[in-house]
Amino acid sequence: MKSLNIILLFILVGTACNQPAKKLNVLFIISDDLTTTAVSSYENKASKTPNIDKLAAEGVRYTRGYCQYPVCGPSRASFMTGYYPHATTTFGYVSGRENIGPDRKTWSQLFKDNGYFTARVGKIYHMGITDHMLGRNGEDDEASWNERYNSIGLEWKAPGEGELVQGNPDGTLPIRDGNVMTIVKADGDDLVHSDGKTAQKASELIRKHKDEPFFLAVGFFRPHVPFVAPKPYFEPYPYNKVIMPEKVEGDWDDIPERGINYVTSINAQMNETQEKKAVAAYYACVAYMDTQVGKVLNTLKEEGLEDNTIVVFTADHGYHLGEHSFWMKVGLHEESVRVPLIIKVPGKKPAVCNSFVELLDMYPTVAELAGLQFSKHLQGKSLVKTLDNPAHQVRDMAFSVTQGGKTFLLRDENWAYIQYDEDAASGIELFDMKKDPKQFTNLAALPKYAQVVSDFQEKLRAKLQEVRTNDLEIDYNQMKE
Ligand SMILES: [Ca+2]
Repeated sequence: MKSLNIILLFILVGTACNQPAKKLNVLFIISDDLTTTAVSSYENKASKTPNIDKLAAEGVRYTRGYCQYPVCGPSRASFMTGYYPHATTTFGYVSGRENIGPDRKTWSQLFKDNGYFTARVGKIYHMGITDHMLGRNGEDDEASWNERYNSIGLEWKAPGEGELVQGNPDGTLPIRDGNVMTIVKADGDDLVHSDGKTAQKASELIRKHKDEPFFLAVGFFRPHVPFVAPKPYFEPYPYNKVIMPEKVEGDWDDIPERGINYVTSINAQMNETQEKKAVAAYYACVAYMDTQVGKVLNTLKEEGLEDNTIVVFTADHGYHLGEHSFWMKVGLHEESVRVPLIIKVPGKKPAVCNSFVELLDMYPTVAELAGLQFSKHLQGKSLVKTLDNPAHQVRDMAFSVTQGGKTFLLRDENWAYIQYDEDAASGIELFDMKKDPKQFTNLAALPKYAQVVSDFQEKLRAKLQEVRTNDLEIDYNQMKE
């Protein structure tokens, strides 16, 4: 009888242990145009991001995360659908839905179709500045969400102290709209602006839906231009204390014409004071956004949801803050393509992972963590192994494209290889990232590196062939193994 009791006890304990664990929530937070060089837990100590840093200290911080296209629209379409821009032919400002068709599920849609409450607050798919000021959905995908909320921002029209630092050489022009570096040290508090409202709505949704599994996507608009934030955020960043990136004589001489970024200190007619003001204002906007991140994470903690919520923080692409006298994004140089990426998973130890990872890896990673079956055709790779073993290498290189898919980056441990056109007709850049991390010396034309260039050309051909394989008949993941 005693032994029967013991057996029964084992069965009971076993059953209790096999109870399905409470479903993991997903809190996905994305900043717009945030480069790693403005996040203090990455390399910049001038810009302070205590809330992102706290998350980084509690989660896994990926030091080599790369976007798939350094422009809002196509980058977001890629990671939300789970396909490379070349696979979905999405190089523009679209959600990617038309490209993947009605049957394939986006990242959040997979959760929605598995009984999760899914909501978007702010900018997840592309949303232009005007959409944002008018509270429009932009290039959103309705099927991805149960609910969606737009946080209206006054942007460059916000009352305060305004200044235009781009295309204003005499400093006499008033601030203006558009995708330009306009600064507004705004009157009022955090809630005057979109990101403050986004944090508030996100917190409200967390509290409302805490008893059901949720996938909440929170898209902050800062530090995207215009550089608008409440005035106090500018105070820690006096522009005259800003140290600009090193400038090298003749830096542009070995960069192909198409490699000169679309916004530069030359074509934007920025003097050194204006350059410093742009960097200081960017940092102020990062600080404002960071504070909003803190509010959302704090709500998660207050509601006791930290133990069953996966938190992902990233940005859609990087940003130039005067490196090579370049500004903003679009190009494939390091500061424009590299992104902060932090994943915090309940029960996993904090770590730093140096493997190359791509934004489209987020979808399969989070789906796997939640125990959801996802399409084998997704082109990202799960990062789950890196959460237990941060030394695990997921990829040996990262791949990104720009200029309508006609310019390519392969970035590995030693090299950054940039090729303009599939036949390289418009040039090549090759940088030794160990010796020349700031990318000052293009080695592509030197005979000594001919073999390295030729190897990369072959790798690029193979990579393009691979990413274009998006046929439902082919089991893509099996093909790669
Ligand atoms: Ca962006």
